[in-house]
Amino acid sequence: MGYTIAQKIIKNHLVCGEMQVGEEIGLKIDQTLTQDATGTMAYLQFEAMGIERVKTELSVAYIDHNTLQAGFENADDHRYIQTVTKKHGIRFSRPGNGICHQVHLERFAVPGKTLIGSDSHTPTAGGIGMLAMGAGGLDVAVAMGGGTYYITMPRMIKITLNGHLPPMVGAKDVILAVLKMLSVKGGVGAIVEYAGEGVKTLSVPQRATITNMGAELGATTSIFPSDEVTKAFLKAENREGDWIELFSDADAKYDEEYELDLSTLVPLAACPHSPDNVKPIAELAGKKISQVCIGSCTNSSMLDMLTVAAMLKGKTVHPDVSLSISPGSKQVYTMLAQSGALADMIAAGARILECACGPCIGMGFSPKSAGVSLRTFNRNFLARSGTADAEVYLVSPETAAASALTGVFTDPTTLDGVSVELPEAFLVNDNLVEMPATVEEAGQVCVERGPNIKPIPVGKAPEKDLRCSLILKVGDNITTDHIMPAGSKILPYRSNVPKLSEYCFTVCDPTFPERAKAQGGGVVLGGSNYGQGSSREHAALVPLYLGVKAVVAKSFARIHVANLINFGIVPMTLQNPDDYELFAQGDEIQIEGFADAVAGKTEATLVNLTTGAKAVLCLAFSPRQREILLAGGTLNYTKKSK
Ligand code: MIC
Ligand code: SF4
Repeated sequence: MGYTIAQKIIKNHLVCGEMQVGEEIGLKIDQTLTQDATGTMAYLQFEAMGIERVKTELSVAYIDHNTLQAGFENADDHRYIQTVTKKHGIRFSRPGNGICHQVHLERFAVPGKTLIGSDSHTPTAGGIGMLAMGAGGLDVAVAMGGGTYYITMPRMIKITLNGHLPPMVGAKDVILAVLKMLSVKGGVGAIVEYAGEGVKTLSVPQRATITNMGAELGATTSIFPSDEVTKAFLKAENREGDWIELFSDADAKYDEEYELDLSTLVPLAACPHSPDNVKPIAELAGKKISQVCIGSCTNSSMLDMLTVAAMLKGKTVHPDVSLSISPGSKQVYTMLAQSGALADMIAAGARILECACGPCIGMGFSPKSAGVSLRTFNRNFLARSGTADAEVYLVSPETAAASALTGVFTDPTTLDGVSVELPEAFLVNDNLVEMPATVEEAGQVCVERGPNIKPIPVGKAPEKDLRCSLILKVGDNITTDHIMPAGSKILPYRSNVPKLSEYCFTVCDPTFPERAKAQGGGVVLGGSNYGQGSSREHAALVPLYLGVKAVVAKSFARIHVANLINFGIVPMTLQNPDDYELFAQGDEIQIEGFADAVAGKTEATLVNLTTGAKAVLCLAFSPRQREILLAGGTLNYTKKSK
């Protein structure tokens, strides 16, 4: 039997386990990336492991998230990352060089190789045919040290693309159509592969827009073949030597198959507050808007930017609209400036931001009260923009630019089309990527730590019998932005867990941090797809600090469940999802023989001591995961096994 693209890469990197769907497998990781909001923690953990030099083929640390320096904290963390990476053999992409995923795609991603990144949108590199996955910082630290990366062998989904996109319909509309079809849970436990004639019509950055938002499907990753288009992109980046051809075998077997005719697609928007709440722009046309933000790792390539510039050229942004544009990388930004396209944007009234995540992670540019914001980003979770009552819609750059000019939702296909040509060669200059010290020089590098860096909480072994309060009950699709919000005020504390804990779950319940502290923690009950969204391990670390011992849910998102285990919080699912109704926030609960269940049982009984109700919990762990949980998390486990 033949292999899919992802199966081929997995096979080539398999360290342990069987390639059977649902089985735990271990992979060798060729490359890693970190960004600054998760990187500080990842490098602190790397240091705690006591490994002198990274063992990967390539590891890069990017500075792109915490770029608003309203106090010393972010600048201190950047300096820490710059010095710690220099010492341990990691390249450092300086602030100003761009968003990790955009830069990695341009300069480092290689078809056929494996990449993990401490950021959930790492699958962006799937656009070039790389097996790229988001992971918690601790897993990235382990991989940097040459350790194996463990995942559950995913099922394979094939999406065949036919035809070609109509004018003014973008790659963003493709992935929004897929999200509408499959939902934010549709990719859980799966890898999404794209195939068909339509693939040839999409450039690598367009493919990367699609694989980027595969994260919103909950997928382990998404991947495109590596073909002549990939080769041309690598050539334009002066990296033709990195190209290999990579297709699925003709007799490869997929678990699910879908078809999408690109020529039938129309401009779409993901409506508040979920990326799968998708409607045609035509249905929203005429609705007033107050803000437009163009950029993020989803839509900040040269193609996106040139399209926007061409649409804005000679026009003026509507007076009721504030338009921000953040190009994705220094390469894009410089080329925009050289081509004159940047001048067209500025002249039209766009507020040009630095090439970084910016408004996407709430680093400034929060909308006005009850504002309507159109963003070319990938997430519109409640309050992520920094304005709790804002309505955020996710759209293509074409829709964003058209609407910025009119002040209302505007279907770009109703306007005159623009056609832009990508240059044959990109401007290659890696002067903002600092090389690490040599092995000989590394000893002299002094790692600088600011006062914002506080000790990492460490988990404990599970109690023999668990008896505590159900400290919080939340609904379906709880994101890590609910658990541990980001934004300009909170992000500077990513290396200061005690301070961060003041914001934990406050989007759902402002009293949570205080209650958790007063009661010494407890258990959290969630609905389905608990922990979807970002890879931030702070969504496990901070609840750990507040005393959360276990999370019971109908189902979990992949990266979050791995993070919970890494920090010794026991994730368990309800065997019967309807039992969710048997428990209320504040109920006293008990699991007799909790530690024994974690050690070797697949089921445990959760008793509601307040009402007498009972529910069966499933503990679906691999032997390795059980050992980690029994040790109170990966750091303890690693120390023990040394
Ligand atoms: C995000 O888009 O939510 C982030 C910020 O990039 C996160 C990482 C983080 O929280 O630092 C992600 O996607 O993993
Ligand atoms: Fe940055 Fe936004 Fe991309 Fe996350 S989704 S990496 S915050 S641009």
